[in-house]
Amino acid sequence: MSENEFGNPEVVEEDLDILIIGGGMAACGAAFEISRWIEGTDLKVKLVDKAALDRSGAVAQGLSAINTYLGDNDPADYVRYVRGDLMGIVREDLVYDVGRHVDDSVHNFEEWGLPIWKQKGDEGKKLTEGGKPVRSGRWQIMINGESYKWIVAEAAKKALGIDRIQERVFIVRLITDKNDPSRVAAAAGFSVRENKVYIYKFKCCLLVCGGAVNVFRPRSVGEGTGRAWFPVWNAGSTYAMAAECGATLTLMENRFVPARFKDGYGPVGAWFLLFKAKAMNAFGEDYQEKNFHILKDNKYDAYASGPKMGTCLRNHLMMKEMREGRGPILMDTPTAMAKLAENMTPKEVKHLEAEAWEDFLDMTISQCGVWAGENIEPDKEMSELMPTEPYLLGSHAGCAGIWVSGPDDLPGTPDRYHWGYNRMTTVKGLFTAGDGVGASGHKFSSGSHAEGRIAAKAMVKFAMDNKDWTPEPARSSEELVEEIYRPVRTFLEHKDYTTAIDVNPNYITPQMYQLRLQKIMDEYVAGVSTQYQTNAKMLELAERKLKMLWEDGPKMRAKDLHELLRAWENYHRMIAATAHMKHIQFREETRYPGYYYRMDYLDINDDDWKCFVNSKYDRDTAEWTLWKESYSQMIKPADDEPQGMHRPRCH
Ligand code: SFD
Ligand code: AMP
Repeated sequence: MSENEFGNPEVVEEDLDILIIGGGMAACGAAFEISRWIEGTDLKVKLVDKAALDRSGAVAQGLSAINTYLGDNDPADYVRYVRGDLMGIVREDLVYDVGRHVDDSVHNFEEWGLPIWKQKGDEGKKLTEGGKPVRSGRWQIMINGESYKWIVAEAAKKALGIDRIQERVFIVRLITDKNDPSRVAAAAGFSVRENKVYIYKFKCCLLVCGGAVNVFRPRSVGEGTGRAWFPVWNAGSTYAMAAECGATLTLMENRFVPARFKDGYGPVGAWFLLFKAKAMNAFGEDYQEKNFHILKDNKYDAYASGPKMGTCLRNHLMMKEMREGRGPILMDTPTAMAKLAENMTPKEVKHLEAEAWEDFLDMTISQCGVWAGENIEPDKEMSELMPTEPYLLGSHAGCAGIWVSGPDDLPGTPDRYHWGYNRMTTVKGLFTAGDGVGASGHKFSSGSHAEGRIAAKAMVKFAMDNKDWTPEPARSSEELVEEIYRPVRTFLEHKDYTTAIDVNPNYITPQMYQLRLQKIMDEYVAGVSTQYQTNAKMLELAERKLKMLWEDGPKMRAKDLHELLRAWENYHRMIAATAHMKHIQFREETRYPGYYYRMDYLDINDDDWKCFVNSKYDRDTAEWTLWKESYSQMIKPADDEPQGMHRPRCH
């Protein structure tokens, strides 16, 4: 391609009714569901993914468990569990809605060929035929899930039709309507393989690009760079594009810091819940038991009762050991396996060993690499656990995201939880699901799929109700091309100024930009290097440095399409990171100990902060406005729920 061609991409414009942005669990759910509701209409639908549907998003490598399957459980208890894990503040209407619909997605997965483990005697019996799943925990069921994403993507493709799916298109931004700035009218992006800019006009869209990874400096640096727990595709696009379009965000101060097998990032759930393994400090002590009393110190005990304790509090108890020099933290895999093997035949023991490996081969192959590379046999040697760098997400054990309208059929729903179509944001026509929906975590893969379906149905209704409306984007195609291809043009204009391509006073490489962002976030916004601690002064410095980094954004260069992708990913990361920092600054308490600590406000302060923190971004001024949004308890606390759930809300 000549320089002139590279700098002047072909522009492809499409008129649609509905656009699905992303190709992960929520998008696949939406694609599957929408096909049945558009039947008999002339609605034009399209799905675009920056990667390839078969292996994109968080489920790319596969998974070993479906973490949300209700079965005989009551959705109200599911709400209690999610509320407990997320320290008392969730949108109970949204959580309940996922709870009552999620099983249908799981039944479909099985129908499409996903092997779900069954209890002895029920092998071969489907869930819908009364087959009892092997549960690792109250909410989780075990699967042979290496091909989980393939299976779900295949069903989505089949339902929607391959001609309605476009892969390898990265969406950069949403465009509001010329006549109504509170309404979305279009999306623009570019092909990561061809020299093309795409502009889609529509009545509504589903923004489901997952959460955000690599916002913080990762633990894996140098030879390990690129390894993370969260998938590389998800660069905060959901939060950034929604914020730029004017949507209200919620609980962006929340994050997920998973405790994981060190260096390989292998998940712990199956080991804790299925294999019943215990984690201990370097001296063999059960730190969870030993440290339980410290929860009292900062009123954290209000959100824990006995073994009932959320993910961040489990982290908190572990971090104390590490801070005070009693690390490393070890997962006692040999004792767990020996205990399980006590009543097993040698053949069954071999099978157990295979399962221990398969748990990782199915979803985090790098962990097997670490075991093999370090000669670790899990039945003979313990493995180190480590809290990872923080990720922003809304569907795992975290709840950052966008403020959306909930279902309209739940009694007691306050008006501020419901203003229109289900899962629509505060921007007309802009919907989200999965990691995009804030204040409603613990949906996991199945719940995200179900939520995509919920949103899809609502979008069809929206599109039908707005049949006569024609979108008129507030930006012209020329302006959009100019904006999206700026990193390419910056490169072409200045590349000959120096002899070393990466050293140039006129531009910054996307990689350097990312490293700067990660350093700021890590050192000032409670990353790994400060043991997840920050305070108002550190945040003030972070804000100053982020502002300066923001000024350099327009100077990012792209020497090829791959760098163009990296440049825009970092642009999205930068906005998501700023939202995270702003929210942490605003919430003057430590609501999520074990995820991050405001050292100047270490307590949980229900009197002032048992509420959501919401925010809105102004794209023209780059200013954020934050406010408290009150929380409503819709599901009564159970007697055995931690006392925090019974406490009054803040005013
Ligand atoms: O082991 C753009 N999750 C687990 N869920 C389970 O049910 N069981 C498990 O076993 C799980 N585990 C797990 C999980 C996640 C991760 C990262 C690991 C392990 C390592 C959680 C689920 O996977 C998660 O809840 C859902 O996948 C969330 O769904 P969704 O749709 O919100 O996000 P996605 O699937 O990651 O998809 C995002 C898509 O967006 C695309 N994309 N497309 C166009 N333009 C842009 N700008 C884009 N930016 C991103 C991506 O390509 C992708 O298609 S365990 O830990 O417990
Ligand atoms: P993980 O593998 O850590 O992503 O966890 C998978 C599932 O198991 C999630 O639903 C977690 O909340 C749950 N889980 C993980 N560890 C524990 C634990 N020690 N106690 C209770 N639940 C857990």
